Amino acid sequence: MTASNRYPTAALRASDSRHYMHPFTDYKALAEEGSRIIVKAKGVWLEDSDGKKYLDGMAGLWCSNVGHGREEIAEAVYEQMKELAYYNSFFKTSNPPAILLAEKLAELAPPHLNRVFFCGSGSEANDTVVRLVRYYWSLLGKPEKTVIIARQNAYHGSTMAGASLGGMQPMHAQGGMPIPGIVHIPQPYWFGEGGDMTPEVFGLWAARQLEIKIEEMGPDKIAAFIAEPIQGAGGVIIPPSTYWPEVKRICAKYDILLVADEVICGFGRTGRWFGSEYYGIEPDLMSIAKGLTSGYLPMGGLLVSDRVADVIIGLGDDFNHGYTYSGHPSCAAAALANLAIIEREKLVQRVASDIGPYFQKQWLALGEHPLVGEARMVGLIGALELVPNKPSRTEKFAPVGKVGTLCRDISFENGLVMRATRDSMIISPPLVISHDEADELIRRAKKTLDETYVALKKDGRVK
Ligand code: PXG
Repeated sequence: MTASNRYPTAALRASDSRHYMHPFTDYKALAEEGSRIIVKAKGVWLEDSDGKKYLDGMAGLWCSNVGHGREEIAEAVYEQMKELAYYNSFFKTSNPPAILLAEKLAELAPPHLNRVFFCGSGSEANDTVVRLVRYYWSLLGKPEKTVIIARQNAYHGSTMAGASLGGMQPMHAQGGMPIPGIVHIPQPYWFGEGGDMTPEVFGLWAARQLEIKIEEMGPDKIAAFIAEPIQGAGGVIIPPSTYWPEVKRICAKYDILLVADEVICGFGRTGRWFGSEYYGIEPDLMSIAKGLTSGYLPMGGLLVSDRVADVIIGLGDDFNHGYTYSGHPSCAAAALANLAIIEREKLVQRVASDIGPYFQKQWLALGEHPLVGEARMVGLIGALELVPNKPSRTEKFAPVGKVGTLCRDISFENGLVMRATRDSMIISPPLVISHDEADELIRRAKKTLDETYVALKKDGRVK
């Protein structure tokens, strides 16, 4: 069998369930229901092996920022592969696309971040965080500063360190995680956990959990705090405005490195190049992946501030860490072509002042729907919280997650990819989405909410 849609869907599905172990998948359910086989994509549109078209409301998996099927990226990679498909960056060797990409990233990132450590994914970027911050403090004569504070319900990847930094209980339960030296504090999730507090008061409360944890363990033990500017996979948790300034203050007060995981927020998603700029975070390190190449080839990286680099380079010798594919020339060529599109088409500005506000207005209006307890959105990343008894925030569907899955399935039927997290619906469309396509997405989302509501009314799950 070749990877082509010339083969019947049933045969592909049968082979898929016999041989292919998918990520984050219940294999029995997949075997029973069969996978949806995507065969091509252009712009914001996907097509499956039966010819059905879907509006890609998730930009692949939060990554296709420039949209699908951009031939100039394919051509850049083709040209690079003909010249030098692969060479390593170990042993004092380098290659032009990786060098040019490092320079470009230093130009695009906030001014104090001028170096990048390349890797293959967001998970590897966050593994690099763990290695680098511990090395940093040991070079400064503080080898006991090893603990990294992260947040409950965060997502930082699926490797042992990535999943340990993440705060996903079901992941921890399956593999003896978190690994030692990683602890978690509450997330700034006002809708779900804010109780009677206003969002602003709750934002301060959530930030101060960091201070409490630092005091509890002792600042001399804490190496870093890591967080996504907006939590993505956790359900598009947009922090209250009071949260990040307070976190920044606390990290500075106790001399704790601040790490922003920009894997989702980076490369225009919030209407700034990086979510850190949107919130004024000024991190010491920034993990990047996804939008770096818009998913055309796998690549990640860790942007390193002058403060950290000066110590690593000034005081260190060998940093004993690296990947075969660090600085992969073909991936770097894809990234350069992708960044050139983002710049040329002014996609970041477009999210800030054109499609972002245009889309947000309609998305936030979905908050009026009887099933939606809250609609929220920054740039082009948003969520709808589905609730059984509006306006109550505290009453949830039981068991949690079933309604989200139902709504997601109805959305697929309606030709729209939305992702469900618990019982909230998530979107993060390509940054190139047109006004007409945005209208169409909203129309399909509204239809999906209506149909979900009718189904829930029928079986008494909404009042
Ligand atoms: N950090 C963040 C913030 C992410 O969202 C990673 C790190 C890990 O990146 P890699 O490239 O190793 O996957 C991610 C990835 C979901 C989902 O269901 C989200 C991600 C990955 C898989 C599923 O929303 N984000």
